[in-house]
Amino acid sequence: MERTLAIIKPDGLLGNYTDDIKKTIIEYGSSIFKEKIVQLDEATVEQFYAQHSSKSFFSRLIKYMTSGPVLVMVLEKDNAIADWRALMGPTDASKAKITHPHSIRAKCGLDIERNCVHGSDSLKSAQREIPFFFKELSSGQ
Ligand code: IDP
Repeated sequence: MERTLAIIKPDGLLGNYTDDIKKTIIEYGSSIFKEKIVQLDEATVEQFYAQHSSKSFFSRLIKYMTSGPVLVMVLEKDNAIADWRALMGPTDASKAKITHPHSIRAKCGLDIERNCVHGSDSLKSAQREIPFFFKELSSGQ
């Protein structure tokens, strides 16, 4: 079994997509091992997305991610990291609507910024991101 960190971002939570997204997760064979709703503050988002700190969109990303509560989850299944990324679809939700119409971002997202969900992009990321939000899971996997 592998674990990954999934987030339903503010547009997903406020847009009432949570139940549909959770249904998709369960139907796809994942269990939701942990979950909690959090209102992120700027410092937390800065730290979580530190690898993007030099990007032009960084301040917008912080505004977006602090614009409302998020649902943070640890998903567990074989190949959880790659499978959740595949379910989410490409970063740019407007492109996902054309190339991956059944993906979560195509259905719930809007554009390259407001794309509704997050997923760890590698084992290394998952091992950092899981304990970032769930300190009790300190080894990450
Ligand atoms: P990912 O979420 O698909 O892994 P990343 O490149 O890691 O994509 O970007 C993190 C988040 O930053 C994206 O999910 C999106 O919300 C935002 N983002 C990425 N690229 C842009 C951009 O060019 N403009 C505005 N926001 C962006």
